Amino acid sequence: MNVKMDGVEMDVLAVWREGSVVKMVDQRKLPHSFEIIDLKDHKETAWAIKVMVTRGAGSIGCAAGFGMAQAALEAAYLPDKDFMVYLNDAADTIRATRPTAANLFKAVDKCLEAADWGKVSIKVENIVKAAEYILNDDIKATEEIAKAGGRLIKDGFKILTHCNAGALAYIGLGTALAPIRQAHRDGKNVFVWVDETRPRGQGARITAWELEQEGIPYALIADNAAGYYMQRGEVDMVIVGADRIAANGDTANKIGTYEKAVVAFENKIPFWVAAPGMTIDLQTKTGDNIEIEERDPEEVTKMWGLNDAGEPTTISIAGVGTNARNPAFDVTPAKFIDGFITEHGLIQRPFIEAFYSLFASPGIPPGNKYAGT
Ligand code: RUB
Repeated sequence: MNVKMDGVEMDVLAVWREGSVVKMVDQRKLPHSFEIIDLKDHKETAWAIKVMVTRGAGSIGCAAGFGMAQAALEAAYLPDKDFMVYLNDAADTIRATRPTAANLFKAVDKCLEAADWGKVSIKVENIVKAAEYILNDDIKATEEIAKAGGRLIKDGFKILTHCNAGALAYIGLGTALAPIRQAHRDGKNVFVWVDETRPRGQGARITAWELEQEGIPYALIADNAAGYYMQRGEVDMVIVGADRIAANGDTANKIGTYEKAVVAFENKIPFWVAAPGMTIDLQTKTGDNIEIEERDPEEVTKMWGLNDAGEPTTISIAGVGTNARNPAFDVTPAKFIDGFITEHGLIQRPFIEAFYSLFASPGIPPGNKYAGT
């Protein structure tokens, strides 16, 4: 993405690799400062995923792939058996960072598959290639999502989005923001309602910043305000990203997405999920089988930002010792979703049949009780 910060213009990705070093935009600091952080080995990369230096399903998938590439380079001098032990340990470390997004697990698996033949030097080469392939494939997927989803957006549309599913969350054009970018670039007059997205404020801190960078009109709203605008007829469609989509279409995304979907359904507002095949997990049959990450309650009781003097500050918004819970995601049942915007175009009901025909072979397993959902 093209970034203008403090008068300097640069073209950066959320995550990339330079030799054995993984580089990331430090999303914890946005929008107040734009910093790139260097991760020197796979353990540092795993740490960066866990503490959300980078975040968003696509970006953590790419970071996971690059972490595996780092592990392969670190162990390149070992005999095959020890190399594989090191690689599998690294895979476990990376898998243990964040449980919900399918992309992370698929990226680790793709890198392990790349190591299933050849001598160590070949394995290292293939793992590095696999990690780069994931990134390039993701970028292409977002371009297709932009084209397919852009056609859904009519001139004058007001679109609600939740969390950040932009270029920082999914490398390239993003997922939910890709069709919006396309419509804007096509000269359509679009406007975006940006949910603040408590507790970490990905909407306020990152989506608003991305839209500002691109000159797309938007307004930041408190999470609680989305229903108000939907009820007043000021939302034409909702587009969100996804962290994991089950085979029946149930979709895990940032906490609060479910509520928006129910209110959109009640108000007959189209609710679309933009996500590529990397986020669709056919091994997970329904949303009940998706593991939901629960994060530190301090993310709920405290907030971070700049004080009036412009200094980064953390403040407590709840009393000392307040009991809090912090689920990071929720699951929107497929019945509230009008369709999916994917790299293969728009998918409407029955979701499972389209998912199996586009994202798996040879098709729906015989007797699958979820067929037709
Ligand atoms: C990110 C989040 C995003 C999805 C979709 O959560 O829920 O909406 O990842 O984004 P977190 P994308 O900030 O906790 O990682 O599909 O574009 O990656």
